[in-house]
Amino acid sequence: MPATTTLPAPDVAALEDRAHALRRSMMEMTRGKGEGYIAQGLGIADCLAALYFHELRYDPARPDWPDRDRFLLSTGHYSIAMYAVLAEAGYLDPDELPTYGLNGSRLPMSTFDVTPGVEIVGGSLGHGLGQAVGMALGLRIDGRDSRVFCELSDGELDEGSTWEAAMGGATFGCDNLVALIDCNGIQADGPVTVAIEPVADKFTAFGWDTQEIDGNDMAALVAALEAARSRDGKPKAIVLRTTPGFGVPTLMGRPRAHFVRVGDDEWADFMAELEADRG
Ligand SMILES: Cc1ncc(C[n+]2csc(CCOP(=O)(O)OP(=O)(O)O)c2C)c(N)n1
Repeated sequence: MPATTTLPAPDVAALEDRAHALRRSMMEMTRGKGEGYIAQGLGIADCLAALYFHELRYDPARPDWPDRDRFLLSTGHYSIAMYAVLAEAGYLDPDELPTYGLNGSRLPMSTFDVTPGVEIVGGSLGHGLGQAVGMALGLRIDGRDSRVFCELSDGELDEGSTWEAAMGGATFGCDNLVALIDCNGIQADGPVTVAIEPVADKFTAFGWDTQEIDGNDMAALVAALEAARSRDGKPKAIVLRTTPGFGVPTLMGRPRAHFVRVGDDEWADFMAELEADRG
């Protein structure tokens, strides 16, 4: 008799609904501020939905539960996406989301350790993967089977510290570590111009099990996360090709989408585009 998996079959449509809820929530937070890092947030929403509602082991009532899986958002400026998913997952009261970016809020524009469910302080790019390698090693030394998932950006591939961490992860055989590399093609001033490609081949050459997928394709995300469960002595890299502004066509077409200002007049159109996208 062939071995069968005991894992529940993924409900891709339900996960897409979750991603849509995250996008709506991010748009509301941006609307309240009039500006924000919304385009990259919309782009990473599918990945976060797949992670939090299909893959990660956690308990929102116990953010410090030692046996939780860790999710590290290396790009602190993607915080709007983090808060959306933390609210959807039960770590935050959705009523707190409108405080995003305001003085005294627990939801600063770049992630900080004041927010339940946020594992690392963000802001200074290029450090998340190194921290993830350290956590993965620490968990193994402690004898825990928790895993570490680290989102990082294509901009962070400009930084030597990221590649040092990539070497370290492979050297130490961190097969409890999954890097989710958001290759959305933009950096602060426009398109990525540093010669970071071929990203997947580089991670493979550094000793990682590597996959490359459309990061806005839920079925592909679920399949890649499931494939990354194997404990074969190698860290896992999933290169996500995402589209900034995904779900809102006008934002997808913006040439400089790194930091977006949403005028009151644009708001209704953007929301209508988002809802039409699900129709
Ligand atoms: C070490 C460091 N250098 C520079 C910055 C300033 N900075 C903030 S966001 C950003 C853009 C980086 O591009 P990417 O991470 O790919 O983000 P995206 O444009 O996709 O939001 C930069 C350079 C920073 N936060 N940290």
